[in-house]
Parts: sequence; C-alpha cells; structure tokens
Amino acid sequence: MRIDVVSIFPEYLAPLELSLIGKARQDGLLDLLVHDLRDFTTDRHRTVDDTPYGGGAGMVMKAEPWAQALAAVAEGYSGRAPGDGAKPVLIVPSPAGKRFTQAIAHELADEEQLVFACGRYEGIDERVLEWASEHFTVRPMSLGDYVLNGGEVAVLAMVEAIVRLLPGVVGNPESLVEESHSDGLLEYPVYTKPSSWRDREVPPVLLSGNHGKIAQWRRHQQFQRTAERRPDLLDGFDAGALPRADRTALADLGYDVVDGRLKRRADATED
Ligand code: JBK
Repeated sequence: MRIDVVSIFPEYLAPLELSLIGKARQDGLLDLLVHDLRDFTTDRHRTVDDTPYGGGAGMVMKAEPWAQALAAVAEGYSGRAPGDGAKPVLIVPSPAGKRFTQAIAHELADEEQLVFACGRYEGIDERVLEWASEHFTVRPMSLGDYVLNGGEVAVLAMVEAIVRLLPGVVGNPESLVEESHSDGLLEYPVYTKPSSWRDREVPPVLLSGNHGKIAQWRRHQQFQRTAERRPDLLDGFDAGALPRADRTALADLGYDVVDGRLKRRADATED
C-alpha cells in the first residue's frame, strides 16, 4: 500500500516512523510519504491561508497549494499509469465528515493508494474537494464529535487502524479477529497474575479451568458492558444466531428480540 500525507506540520506525523507502522515500512509492506504543503506554494511567504469570503472568524486554506500538492502525489504514484481507471482515495479528516469506523478501515485497507489531506484553521477551500473528485475518490472522514486543531492527529489514528489490517503487519492474525468491535460488542475484562492483588481477586471462574463456563462468562461480560457503556451498539443487533443463554442474559439487561433484532425495552434503565 502507498500512503501520502499532506500537512503544514509534517513533524506531527513523526510517530508513523515508530512501532508497528515503522516496521511495516521497513518490511516494504507500506510505502508512506509525508509532504509539507508549503513546498507547493509559490510566494515568498509560503502562504497557505487567507480570510474567509462572507466573513467570520479564522482563516481558510487556499485552494492552489492544495491542488499542486494533490496533483503531485497522484502523479508520483508509479504503480498506476495515468488514466488507467483506479482512482486513489483522498481522505479529508474533518468534524464535518462521515464517521470513521472499523468497517471503513477494512474498506480502505483494500486500496492501492490513500492520500490524507490535513486541514488546519477553519478548513480547506471547498472547491479543492470538488476539483479533487476528478482525480480521487474523495472521502471526508470524522473520528468523532469533538474539536481538534487540525487533521494530523486524526490521520495518525486512521493510518494505524488501516495499516494494522494489511497482510503481514500484525504478527499473529488471530489478534485481529477477537477484538473490540469485530463482533459488534465491547471486549470482556482481562486479568493477569497475581490472582490476588491489593485484596482484589480475579473472578474465580477464570481459575476454574472450565473452558465452556469461561467462554459463557466472558460473553455475558461483553453484553453487560455493551449495554452499560454503549447501548447504541446493541439496538438493532442481529440476534438471529445468538444461543439461548445469550438471549436470557440480554433479557435480564433489558433487551428483547423483535423480528430477529435486539430491541431495548421501554422500561429498561436509562443510559
Ligand atoms: C475533528 O477527524 N476528526 O474528528 C476531526 C478532524 C479535524 C478536526 C476536527 O475538529 N474532529
């Protein structure tokens, strides 16, 4: 996979040299380049922003440096002859984007080339995204509903979520499947030695050696946690394949099965 990141703070992306992602780059599984947007300006001051038309606070990123940078990264990709069909995906982190999810991470992990455009200030001149759609599949993406200073931190999160799905990047592929969100539920709690720590005991079932009971307990913990912390994940959950024990546990947590899907009982406790 080839990834290009364009930012006015390329040093912000330094963590991509480290750990799992740095290793993937060393192993040739990932070709990742970070570009300084200011290198694509032509004025003496390397200007990347200007005041917003229509007024208002803050500054807007100018269109031309972005067009120059994006044209350069689209062209610089040698794995694809110009005009051969497959457009690279341009991801624009923004609070106004669609929500980035594990399912989208999987979709993006199947792409040949990803380009991330890190906006700062009040955002990028909207015409850049219109123009870019001729050369890229443009996907504005949001990590969540909170305010960041720019797209860089969101890119770090998205690149990590995507790159770890590439074949060979995570040593043990089993650690990819049994994870939070892969089955639509939160993870069960985990414990390690010592079995007694500051008067707190590991749940005895985990020391019982009864693997059936352990699996059932963990499953119950997943439902309990999800109902408590993320009830939105359970509403509409496909209950078709759930064993009877799971349905009973869910009924106790305030969920019924209606038309094969979980539905929160009206009288269930509030979030
Ligand atoms: C936010 O991806 N985001 O969520 C994001 C990107 C850039 C700025 C932001 O405020 N939330």
